[in-house]
Amino acid sequence: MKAGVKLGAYGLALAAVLGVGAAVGAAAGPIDVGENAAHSSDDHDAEDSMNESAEFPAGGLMVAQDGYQFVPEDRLADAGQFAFTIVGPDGRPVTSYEELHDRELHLIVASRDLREYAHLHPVRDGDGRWTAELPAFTPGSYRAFADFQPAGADQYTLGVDLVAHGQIVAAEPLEEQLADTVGEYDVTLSADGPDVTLTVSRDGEVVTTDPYLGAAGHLVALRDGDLAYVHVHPLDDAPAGPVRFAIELPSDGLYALFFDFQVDGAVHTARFVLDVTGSTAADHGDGGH
Ligand SMILES: [Cu+2]
Repeated sequence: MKAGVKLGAYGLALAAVLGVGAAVGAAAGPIDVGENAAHSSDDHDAEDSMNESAEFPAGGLMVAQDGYQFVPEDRLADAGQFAFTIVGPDGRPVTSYEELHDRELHLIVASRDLREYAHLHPVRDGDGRWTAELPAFTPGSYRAFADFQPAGADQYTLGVDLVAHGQIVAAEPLEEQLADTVGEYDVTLSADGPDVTLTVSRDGEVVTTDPYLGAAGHLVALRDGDLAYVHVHPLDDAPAGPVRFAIELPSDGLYALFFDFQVDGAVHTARFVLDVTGSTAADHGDGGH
């Protein structure tokens, strides 16, 4: 995908998004979206989950938490390279991390209109400075999410706003979208309350996705309006065929869902928009998982 090409039409922009997803796919992996951030997720049952949902509706809305701060060197989404540190409670860059799905840190960058998305794995130096190569984003406002777990600490998702300069074309309001096509794959999403099922097909035949760093696929859910980074839990370790997740929905509304999956050694990203009404945390507790 060529940088600098102005993509005004929605269809082209979406194609660009998918191109970005495919382009970064080879270097991207899954984040552990199932064990997100704002609270330690061990041993909570459905009742706790409800309470925690009320107390911590989502991650990614804060740039600092519990003494940890996401400190970018600039706020540019169009500079090619993005560099940052995670500063710890002692005021120094964190240099010791727990690995989450074989990675110390997962970087998600999404446009505020929820049409552009990249899932990246930055490289860290010994001083705790992280660098990532950003894809060529179209002009607009972006949010970068760092998902990480310092050694001996909780897992966090911290977020900071970025900008890609240029003429911004106002996006149409989001509408529900439950199917996407990525290359030769058709991907559909079906929702049953807070549980969603993703089905990947090729030529009309359901495809079983490859295991990818210990999971069958990875789903990131972002709320329209504030880009709240929503907790998502995989429901099966290695399913044959469709892949299921439970989403901890903090409210009704529209959510953009980005599904990373691997087939035949290549990682793809499918994008959906889910319109949720009446499936909030209040009835999440009886999801039976
Ligand atoms: Cu990742």
